[in-house]
Amino acid sequence: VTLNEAMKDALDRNEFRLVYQPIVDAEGQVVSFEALMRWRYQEQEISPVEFIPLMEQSGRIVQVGSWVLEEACKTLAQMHKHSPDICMCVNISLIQFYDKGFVNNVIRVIERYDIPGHLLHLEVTESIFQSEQMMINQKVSELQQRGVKFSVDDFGTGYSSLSVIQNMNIDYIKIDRSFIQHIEQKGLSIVKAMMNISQSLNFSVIAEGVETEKQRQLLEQCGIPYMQGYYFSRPIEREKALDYIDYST
Ligand code: G
Ligand code: G
Ligand code: MN
Ligand code: NA
Repeated sequence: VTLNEAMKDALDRNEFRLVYQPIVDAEGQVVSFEALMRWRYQEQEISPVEFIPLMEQSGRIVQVGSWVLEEACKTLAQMHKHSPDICMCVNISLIQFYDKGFVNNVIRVIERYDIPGHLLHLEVTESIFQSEQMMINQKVSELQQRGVKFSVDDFGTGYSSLSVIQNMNIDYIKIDRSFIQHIEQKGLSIVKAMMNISQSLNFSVIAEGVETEKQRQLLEQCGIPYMQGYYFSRPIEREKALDYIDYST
């Protein structure tokens, strides 16, 4: 069986689950979690790096992405009871935006779980702003009117010109971990430049892939308000993420 075939019933067989990676503020407090998909197939964990592109090619990402959103919002609703300001970040593929039902689906889910829109952050990549700008901007702004926030994931690795970046109507950029990895060398000036751009364009900033205390310190010196990475925590199972909230409040 190919992965593509195995994927067909994976949802029905409950082989997918979400894990959650904390995002912390400057004081080290958890302010948010990023939901990340995992697939356990025949006793093996298959990486999203492998299966997400296949799902995008087959269009299956629309149905599976909708499951991801529902599952992440279910967890968020539970966290919200103990910790009313905690946010949930969900990765969204460009293909999901092409689906006619996307905006209504998101709105229905936040209404069903009674979640204030601003607690849901949708992560998209720069590439979504490169074609069909009218359609994308329309959908982004419809959701923003409901309070939903948008983050640009892997920022700096795409091909966006500064003019595209200037026209992106988004709330956060997530500086790609490749820049954080090199922050003790050339990365530092790039991170500072991204911080300057985001201040003038009114985005907030999350640094991804923080692995060491030294990196954390340098990012703090740059004034980066939010950080995520193995230094703080790896992605953790749902139950652990819920415990985290219980203990910290
Ligand atoms: O957590 P991990 O390193 O395994 O994630 C690998 C990649 O898969 C990341 O780029 C991440 O954004 C992507 N990914 C993980 N979960 C989802 C998901 O639910 N939807 C989409 N579109 N991408 C995801
Ligand atoms: O593209 P996206 O940012 O969604 O990818 C998130 C991926 O990065 C997840 O698979 C997650 O497991 C991984 N990740 C998170 N923190 C770190 C880190 O500190 N170092 C490395 N190498 N990967 C990380
Ligand atoms: Mn992400
Ligand atoms: Na990223």
